[in-house]
Amino acid sequence: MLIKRQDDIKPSEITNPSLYARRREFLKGGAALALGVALPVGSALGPAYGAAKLSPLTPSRFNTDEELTPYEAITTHNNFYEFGTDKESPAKLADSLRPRPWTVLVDGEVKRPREWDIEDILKQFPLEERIYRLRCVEAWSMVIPWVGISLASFIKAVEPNSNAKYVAFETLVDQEQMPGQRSNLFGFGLNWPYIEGLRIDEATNPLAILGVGLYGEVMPNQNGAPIRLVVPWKYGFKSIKSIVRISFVEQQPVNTWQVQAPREYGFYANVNPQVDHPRWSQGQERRIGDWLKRETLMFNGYGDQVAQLYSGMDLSKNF
Ligand SMILES: Nc1nc2c(c(=O)[nH]1)N[C@H]1C(S)=C(S)[C@@H](COP(=O)(O)O)O[C@H]1N2
Ligand SMILES: [Mo]
Repeated sequence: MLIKRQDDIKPSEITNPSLYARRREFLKGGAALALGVALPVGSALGPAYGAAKLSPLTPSRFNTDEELTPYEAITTHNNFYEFGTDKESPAKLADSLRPRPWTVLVDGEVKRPREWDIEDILKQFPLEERIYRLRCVEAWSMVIPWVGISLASFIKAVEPNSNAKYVAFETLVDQEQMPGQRSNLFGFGLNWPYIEGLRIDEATNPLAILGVGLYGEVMPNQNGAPIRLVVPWKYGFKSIKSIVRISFVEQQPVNTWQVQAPREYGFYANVNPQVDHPRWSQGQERRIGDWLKRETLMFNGYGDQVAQLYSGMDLSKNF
């Protein structure tokens, strides 16, 4: 995300008929949900990966009714440095990621440390549909119909103790599955594992989810299979993919982009049109698929839900 200029992003205009049909089917499903009718879907969780349907999905009161970004754009325009630094590589290379079997280690300041099997997470927590805006720090945005579980309910189940002030998340490290981690391959490497963190009150805000799918289907590898964070009021880089560890800690974690470029990327990473990136404006954004730019909204439009988390903080210092 340090390398590409925002001007050379173009929407995916390839019309793949089967994907298009899938999107239409999804939209019909969404209409059924609004009427409280069950979705016509297959077996509960289906096979481990592929285009398996996730169900049943509970609709969320936080869903935006803006036009959805097409499935093909969401799955071919990705930032996932473990698979290369450009937007196209993750879709081409992420086949080598094996999202099953998969475990997520929960440790640190919790009463119930545990290595969770992904299947147990999917069984224990209700799947919700969360249609959220995603705003990348590179000044493009999308609207994504995620499937996820409430991060607050997950945190409640593991019972953090009173020392737990922050939650740290880590992505898988495996050079065999993730070619971008063989750092000299692309001539660019982050410090692996990719790490992100939230303050505990941010993590338990009802908007934050652990995403396990999109468009009603199991998460595509390039979008962070099998489980990734989605924090819609923050720049996309906070929403760490392919999580293997969630640690409850006392000290503020140092996240990957802070290490990489501390002047450009802070811990908070709230979408904030008033605080420009040192090299470009954050006042506007291009919605993938649109010609014209639009104004970027404070907290990506989620201020009613999250502004109180930052009252009294100087957001130009805590960027
Ligand atoms: N592990 C990992 N997580 C990551 C990234 C990454 O490079 N590695 N990129 C981030 C960035 S910059 C963005 S904008 C979002 C993109 O998510 P998407 O590809 O599903 O749209 O993922 C975030 N999560
Ligand atoms: Mo991003």
